[in-house]
Amino acid sequence: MVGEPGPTLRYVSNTTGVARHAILIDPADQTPEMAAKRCMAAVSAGSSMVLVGGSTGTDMGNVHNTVIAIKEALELVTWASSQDSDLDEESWIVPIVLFPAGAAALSPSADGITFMMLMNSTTPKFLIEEQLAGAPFIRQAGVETLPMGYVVCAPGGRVGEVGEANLLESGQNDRAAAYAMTAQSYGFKLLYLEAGSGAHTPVDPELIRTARESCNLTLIVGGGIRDGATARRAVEAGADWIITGNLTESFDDADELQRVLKEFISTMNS
Ligand code: 1GP
Repeated sequence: MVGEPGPTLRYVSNTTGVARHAILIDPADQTPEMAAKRCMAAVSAGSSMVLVGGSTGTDMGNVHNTVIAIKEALELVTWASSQDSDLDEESWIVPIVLFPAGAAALSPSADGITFMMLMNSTTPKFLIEEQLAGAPFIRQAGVETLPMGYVVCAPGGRVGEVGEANLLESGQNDRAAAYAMTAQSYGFKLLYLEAGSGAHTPVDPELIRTARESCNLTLIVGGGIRDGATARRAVEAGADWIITGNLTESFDDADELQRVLKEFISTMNS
């Protein structure tokens, strides 16, 4: 509980100089079976984490069912690869982390939860109230918390609206620096710069660069990233993790998704 960081936070914070990719699964957009299929394709392509969450339409039921389906699928293939010396068992062991809209969309079976403050929200609901509502459940379930500052950047999309965010605009580098410093001063371990799911433009690389130079937190960037070259620009600016949601959801065929993500991750780190 208090003291040493848990295994999921150690894994997420272990930035080795090579940026990693995480797939975001929105339980409101797909069945648990489809989510599991997409996660298997993503992990086999080299994705290193599964985030589960969405701004609207998630609840305890669909979040938990989705987490369970993904977990079972990954455990099965981990077991299968432990029986086959040609397959790498370790590469299938990736954490399933909740990325919740609020306290009403959690699962006790996740490996961790981004326990976040939407730092540029203008409502106490996302600054502290949802956290207060969710903390007892999270403690009771024993889900590991990953303390995270979450900053919604322009254009912001649905999460910017729902979160009533005072968007961080391109060019507001001093403000980006102040959020990064504040996140570190609060003791958060992760900082997520979010452009909003489906954003027409991703987070401005200058904002990423400024945040990178202003804190030593693990830097996560997502929203509107649809190709490896865009991801590479975010990585060159300092991102440790790149998150994609929509890109993944645009493929129903597992083989095609695997191929696209493999190419994406390779370009991202080229
Ligand atoms: C949203 O940053 C994530 O929270 C992912 O965004 O769906 O645009 O990839 P996309």
